Amino acid sequence: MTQNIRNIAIIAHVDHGKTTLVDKIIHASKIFDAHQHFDDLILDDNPLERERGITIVSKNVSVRYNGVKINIIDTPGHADFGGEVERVLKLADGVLLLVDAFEGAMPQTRFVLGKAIALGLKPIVVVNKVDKENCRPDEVHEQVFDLMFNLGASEDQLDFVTLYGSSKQGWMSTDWKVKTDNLIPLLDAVVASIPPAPVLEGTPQMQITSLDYSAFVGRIAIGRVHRGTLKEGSNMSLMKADGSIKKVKVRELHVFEGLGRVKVDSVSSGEICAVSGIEGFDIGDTLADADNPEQLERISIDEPTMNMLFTINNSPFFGKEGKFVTSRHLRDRLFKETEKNLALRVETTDKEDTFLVFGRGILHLSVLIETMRREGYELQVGQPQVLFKEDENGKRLEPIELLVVDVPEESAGKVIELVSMRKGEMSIMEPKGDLQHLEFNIPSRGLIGLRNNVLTATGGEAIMNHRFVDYEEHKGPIPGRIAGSLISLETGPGTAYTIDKMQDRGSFFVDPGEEVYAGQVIGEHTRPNDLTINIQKGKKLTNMRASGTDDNAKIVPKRQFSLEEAMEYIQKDEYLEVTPKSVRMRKILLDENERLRYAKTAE
Ligand SMILES: Nc1nc2c(ncn2[C@@H]2O[C@H](COP(=O)(O)OP(=O)(O)OP(=O)(O)O)[C@@H](O)[C@H]2O)c(=O)[nH]1
Ligand SMILES: [Mg+2]
Repeated sequence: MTQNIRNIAIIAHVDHGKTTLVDKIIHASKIFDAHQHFDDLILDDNPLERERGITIVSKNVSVRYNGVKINIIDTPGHADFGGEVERVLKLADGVLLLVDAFEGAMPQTRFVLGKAIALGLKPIVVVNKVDKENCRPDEVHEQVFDLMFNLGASEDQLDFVTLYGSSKQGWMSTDWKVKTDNLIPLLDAVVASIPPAPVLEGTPQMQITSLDYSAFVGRIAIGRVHRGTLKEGSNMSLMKADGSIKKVKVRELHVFEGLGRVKVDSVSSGEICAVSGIEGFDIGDTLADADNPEQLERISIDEPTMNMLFTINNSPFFGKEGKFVTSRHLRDRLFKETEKNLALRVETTDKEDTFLVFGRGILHLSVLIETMRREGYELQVGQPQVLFKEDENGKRLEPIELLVVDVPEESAGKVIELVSMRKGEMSIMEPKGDLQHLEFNIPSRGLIGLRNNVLTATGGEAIMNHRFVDYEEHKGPIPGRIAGSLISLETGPGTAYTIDKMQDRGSFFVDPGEEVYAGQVIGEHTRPNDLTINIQKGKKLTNMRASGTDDNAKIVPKRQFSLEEAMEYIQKDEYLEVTPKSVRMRKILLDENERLRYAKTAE
């Protein structure tokens, strides 16, 4: 028996237009009252998603078209959130693979398509952004076909429908030269070529693939009913990773409808739903029959690739800007995060105010740090560390990534040089439109801080993407940041007079008049060694009228860092201090004499 449900996940490399397309589908399906106004990208609804213009967590929506219910799962395209995509693919019978008509298949396209192919999902290819100048839809289409073939797609999968169009302009067509004014060709293709969700008879089974929170009902389990029917108020078994089985009761059931949810009495095989009232579940657990429970194969969750030390803020400025500052606050917040942030792991250390937080990359960890500072936390983090492994002979292995750089031809040489310095090996160099397309294999270690250098060397023109490939033998030392730090000797606001005098020593991260403390990193030295300087001395009086005076006019504006840039910038003996108002870099040892003593014993 079949039913009129289609479950599709929309997958792509970052920024290829997934969320824009889902938004347009929702708009087109008239689920809003005519008088209501909605902004663009209604789906990327949390503040960090909006500011960064990226999707961080996947979302479920649904539309009805010609009597068919289409459940759509919008997924994040950034590699750090790849584990999330892998998981939600379990909800789908088909995928919409979006590919930018200029960029073509990128590292994350390969990764997510590979997962979809392996799960046997039927693809529809959407060559998107054909409104862009210089786009090459035919080439990209051919490239995607080759990619799918190389990924071992079946005959049926290779027999995919391709649509061309523009998410942004809200149209799709079977021919990119023939523009339409709607998404109907896409919706028709979904109904025709994605298999209907099969209905499996028997005792109920549902695997929990994601979760949600509600202030009223607590944690909500989301998943697809694999077999049988789930009923409101029924008793069920919750089957855990360790083989234990808990008795639970389904309090309420919801299915997805438009952008929201609708309460129902029962949900049958093939449909995606949200279940409340289940205590103590984890992602991957199976909700099964009360008397004859049968478990579904567990979902494996991607291992972390990186860790960072998180500790309380103990800088001289601690407690001035945040509400939550104690080790108890930090501990509770971090462990709470692990309940919903699956790829994240938190370990305690021998110090009660210090934790090791394991994640999938810089962005994964920075999103957590940024969220915490907005909630009012103060904390400090250490230099991100890539995780090594050992093979069976005790040889040290390290993660290797595929790095793709598209760059104007005249800057290609500089990029190759920078990447080679960090043990990157070039595997492909070919023209792509008027850009050079470069591919490298590079240790993850080498990527930390690389983006900033590449952007500086190419005047911001390079487009860089990377994705974990495998563990390989350790490649030996990689030079870190070449420049040392400028460190403040004293506490207090720096004067325009001294900062001006010291402009030849390096570039500053603070402006005149800004409060700094002894041991704070206030700039980058022009030389490799650290230099401790006094920026508070001299002509204090002129500082009173600092801004707008001649003194100030000569001073280069301070160098600004984003949170991620700062995380990649700090050295082993430095911390990043994060509060709701400030991000400061500092030496772990604030006192210069202590640093000198430590350096001696380390020699
Ligand atoms: N020119 C053009 N731009 C588009 C099109 N579709 C999306 N964009 C733009 O591309 C950017 C990224 O769009 P999103 O829809 O957020 O991309 P996404 O795939 O959801 O990105 P992630 O969720 O972060 O992986 C936005 O600036 C969009 O306005 C299109 O068809 N043409
Ligand atoms: Mg998105």
